[in-house]
Amino acid sequence: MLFELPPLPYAYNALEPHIDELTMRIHHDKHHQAYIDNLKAALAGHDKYLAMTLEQVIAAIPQMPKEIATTVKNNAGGHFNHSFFWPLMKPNGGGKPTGKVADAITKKFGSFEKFQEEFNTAAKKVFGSGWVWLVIDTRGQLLIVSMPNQDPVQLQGYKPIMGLDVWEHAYYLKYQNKRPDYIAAWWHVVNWDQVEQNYLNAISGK
Ligand code: MN3
Repeated sequence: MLFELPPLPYAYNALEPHIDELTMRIHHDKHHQAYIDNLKAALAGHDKYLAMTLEQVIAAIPQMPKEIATTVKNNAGGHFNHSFFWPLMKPNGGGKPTGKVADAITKKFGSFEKFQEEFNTAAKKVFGSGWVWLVIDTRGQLLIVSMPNQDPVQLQGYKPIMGLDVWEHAYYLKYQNKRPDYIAAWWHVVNWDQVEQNYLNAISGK
C-alpha cells in the first residue's frame, strides 16, 4: 500500500511561535491521516488504482467511475497537498528565495515583495476552505492560483511549486478568525530551498 502518512520533516513544535505545536499535531496526525484513510476506503475494490502512485491516481480522476471520482479528488488531493506542504516549511525559515526560482519570481512579478503581496491577496480571498499556490503552467510560466477544497492543481494542468493551506484547521487554534495574521506568520517558516527544488523539478519535467 503506497498511501501512507509521511512523517513531518521536523518536530511538531519546531515552527513555534509561528505555527503552534497543537495545530501541527492535529493537522498532520488527524487531518492528513484522515485523507489517506478516506482515499484507501474510496479505492477499496478498485485494484487498478491501488496499484498506481498518488500522482497517477490524481491524473486518472477525470476517467474514474462517477461514484468515486469526487471522493478520490478530495482525498487524493488532500493527501498530495499536505505531503507537499510539510517540507515547504522549516524552523528558522523565511527570508527571501534564492536561485532560479528567485530569478523567475522577479521576472514574472517585478519583485519578491510584489509577488508576496499578490500571493497574500489571493490567500486572503479564498472563500471557505482551500489553498493558494504558486505553480507553473504548461509553458513553464509562474502563476498564482487559488484552488477550492483539496482540488489538486495538477488537474488544471499546473505543476505545484509552493502552496499555502488556508483551511481553518491550519490556523484556527492560534489565530482564530485572523487568517491574515496566519498568512503573515507563515512567511517566517517558508523553506525556500524546497521551493527552489520544486521549481527545478517542475521545469525539468520531473
Ligand atoms: Mn490542511
